[in-house]
Amino acid sequence: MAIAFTKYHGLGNDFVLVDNRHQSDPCLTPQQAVKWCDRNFGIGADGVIFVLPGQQGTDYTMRIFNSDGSEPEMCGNGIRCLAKFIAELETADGTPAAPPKAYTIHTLAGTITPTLQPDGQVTVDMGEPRLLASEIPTTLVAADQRVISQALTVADQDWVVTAVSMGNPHCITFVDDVAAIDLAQLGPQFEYHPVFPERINTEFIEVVGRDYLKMRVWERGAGATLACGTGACAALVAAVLTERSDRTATVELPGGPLGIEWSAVDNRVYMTGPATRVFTGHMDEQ
Ligand code: ZDP
Repeated sequence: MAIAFTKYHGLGNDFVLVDNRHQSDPCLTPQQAVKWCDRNFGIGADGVIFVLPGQQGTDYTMRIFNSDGSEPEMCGNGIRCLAKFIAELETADGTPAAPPKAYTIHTLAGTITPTLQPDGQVTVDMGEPRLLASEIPTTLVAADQRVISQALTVADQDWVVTAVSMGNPHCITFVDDVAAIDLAQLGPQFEYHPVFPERINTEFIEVVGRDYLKMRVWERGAGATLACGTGACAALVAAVLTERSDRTATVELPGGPLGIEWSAVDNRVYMTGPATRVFTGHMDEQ
């Protein structure tokens, strides 16, 4: 039986969205998701995202499989796409709501709240960053349990890294020139480094100004992507912790810019960016 899907992207970080509201388990296996994500043998995407019924009082649940079939806790660009997709599904059901419309979404990283803005952008309350080494998780330890500007050797080079969890794990390194980084060579060596037992998303950041960061990312389970929402949030948190940036900044990714704020009032991170529908289709189950 063919399964309906809608393809979206957030700054070129692309996802296949599936309406899974009728049952609480994803209608695809991780192995099927790998095939759907394949850019030659499938639809092509960085991940497959399922809209499931809400849990614990939330409106909906999000689950995602990376293009390698692993399941991350959270996905920042993906949840913006999910909010737009839900608005479309609700409109088709005859219950449209005018923006600003907020949804509470249950994820493996807790409840995340995206809000549709009148201009079509989506702002997401990403929750509080988690900084303890045990929460990342990583075996790298600092005196106060946080991993801020710690030495780490990867690919026979000495790096200084900061680790932040946005529900999913991130390792941030500040560099002079992001364009000079050999992502394909370095990325996998960070991703599978033994100090990160759950593997790691890796962000290389060039500080252009106190309100402007440039980022390139190697994602756990997906490789080099054009954007990573949770990664942009983690990068801003790391830049603030290391006194490189203000609490509000633009993070420029290969696919375009995201607006990120780490609120001094509630300690939560707010991300604003686009989510774009590309096409709909039906996939033969394989
Ligand atoms: O944590 C992981 O395994 C990531 N690959 C999940 C996807 C993160 C994402 N790029 C984002 O925008 O946060 C979708």
